[in-house]
Amino acid sequence: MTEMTAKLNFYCAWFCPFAQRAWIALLEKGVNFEYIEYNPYKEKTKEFLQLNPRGLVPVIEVNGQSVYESDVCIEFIDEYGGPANRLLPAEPMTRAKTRIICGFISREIIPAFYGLLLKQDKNAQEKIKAALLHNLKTLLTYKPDSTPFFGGNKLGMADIMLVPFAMRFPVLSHYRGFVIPETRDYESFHRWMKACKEQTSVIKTTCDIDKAIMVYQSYADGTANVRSKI
Ligand SMILES: N[C@@H](CCC(=O)N[C@@H](CS)C(=O)NCC(=O)O)C(=O)O
Repeated sequence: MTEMTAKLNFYCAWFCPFAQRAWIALLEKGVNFEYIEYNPYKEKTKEFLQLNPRGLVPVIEVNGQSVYESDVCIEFIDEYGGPANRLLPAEPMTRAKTRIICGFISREIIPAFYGLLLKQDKNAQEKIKAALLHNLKTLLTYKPDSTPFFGGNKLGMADIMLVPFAMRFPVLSHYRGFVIPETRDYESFHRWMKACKEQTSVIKTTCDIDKAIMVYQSYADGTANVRSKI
């Protein structure tokens, strides 16, 4: 059996932005998969820990082997799904540049997202809000003005890395009053967000924002026992 004809199991939790990355990638590539809803906060079975020793979603399982870590899952899905509809460009230089953007998102945006939710001290929250806005502005300098997405006219890996978190910014607004200004500096972010929200893969994987807000309640009130998201 070749890889592409093997059954692909996708372990996902509906609320998880990391899992949403892999889910969008699967839909973008048109890969056949079975969606398995799995909440690792409720239980971590022996079988699940064999698939991912870290006990986190997302997990992709093919032929009894598994990959995890959302960025690795996106790249795996891109290669597994064949050359059509690439999520990472084929050309080495643009491919490397896409990875630079993805690295920036992982290092400068995601930790700020969780930091803002988890920090209880008001001054610390204000500092993170400012840093998040600053980092978003920097991130936008990587995006061409002439195209809707980071890599051109189609949703690609950099967009997929960011969009599940950007869609959850209303969680930050709800708990921390974080707002992305409607100013010239962030015009490009708002246009990008609108373009992403029109993508079928994004629409199909988007969870109800009110439910997402509830999920993050314990993060925001300081009662969650959260491990590092970095
Ligand atoms: N670095 C991981 C993070 C994944 C992650 O934190 N997933 C959360 C759900 S949103 C999880 O499985 N948490 C279970 C736990 O911490 O026990 C990735 O990129 O896939």
